[in-house]
Amino acid sequence: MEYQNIFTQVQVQGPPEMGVDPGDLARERTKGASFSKLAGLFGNAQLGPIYLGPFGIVALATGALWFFICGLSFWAQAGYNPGVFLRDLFWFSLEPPAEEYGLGMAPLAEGGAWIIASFFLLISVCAWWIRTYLRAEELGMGKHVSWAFASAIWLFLVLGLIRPVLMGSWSEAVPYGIFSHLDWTNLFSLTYGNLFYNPFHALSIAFLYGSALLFAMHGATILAVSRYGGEREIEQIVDRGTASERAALFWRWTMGFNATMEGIHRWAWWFAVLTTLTGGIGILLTGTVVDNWFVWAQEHGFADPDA
Ligand code: 07D
Repeated sequence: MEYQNIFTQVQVQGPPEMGVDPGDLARERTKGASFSKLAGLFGNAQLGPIYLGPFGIVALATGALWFFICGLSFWAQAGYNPGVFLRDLFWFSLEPPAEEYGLGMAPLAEGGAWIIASFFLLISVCAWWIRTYLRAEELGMGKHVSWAFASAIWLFLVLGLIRPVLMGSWSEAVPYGIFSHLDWTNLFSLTYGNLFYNPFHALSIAFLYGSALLFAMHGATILAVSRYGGEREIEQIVDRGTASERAALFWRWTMGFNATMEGIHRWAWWFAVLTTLTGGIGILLTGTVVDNWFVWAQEHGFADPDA
């Protein structure tokens, strides 16, 4: 039969790979590992060991607090009825305070709980960022994951902290709820005259779609040459072999240009990072510098001036 490779077909299992000796930090890492056939279909079948450490504990604890404050609020909104809670889960929302509270504290039931929950979420996300930095440091890695994650945190901070502070009110921030945050997003666009005319929203979309396209191209290309060992990237980078060459030739023949085994990851990193970097700029400008993106587009000659 023709060799195809969408799922991992063969799962070879040996003793768990425990990685480098953590020395003094051994107490912060779990001792054992388990194996999952399902995980193995997509990648490595081994689960663990996991390193927790102080920042991991802080991130999980404060993240859980955010989650429980949201859950408690939903539980109250359900009238403490489990049936209603499950039925209406997607409609409940923990809302920020109303405009008149500005950047001050509000009663718990009127947005105070949102402020407290947000505080914990902020700590959680920052602690998780530190964790990515420290784990990379310990492994002697570059900090590329941390800086890419920082780009996502930039958008998160603009939406929930920086822009509300510049606008002078927590009411500008995003509510915690499934449908409520969708409604918020839609209302934001409508309030500021159609976000499609915000060029940074457009850039963000281009990088988002571009990221998906690049990831699909790269993933598909490597799977397509894995029969020649293409997934063994370091060997492929060091001694140019047939898999790398075929993959590169495929794209040069198909579209006249090929990324290198190394460069494709630079493309992917930049596209992903620029999605949230440009997105954050777009949101930061909205309501602070530009009040209506459609009128702005009319003034800049790309929306119908007579509309
Ligand atoms: C949101 C931030 C990082 C997140 C972090 C995680 C937790 C805890 C808890 C797991 C993703 C924090 C942690 C919260 C998790 C548990 C338990 C990253 C985020 C650090 N748009 N739009 C974008 C499209 C429209 C609007 C980006 C497309 C309408 C607003 C993206 C369309 C309207 C905002 C994008 C479309 C509108 C955006 C997001 C099409 C009304 C933003 C990029 C085809 C619906 C955001 C500049 C991203 C932004 C954003 C795509 C349409 C509103 C490119 C494809 C016209 C208000 N839109 N959009 O990676 O950056 O998000 O805008 O119609 O704020 Mg849009």
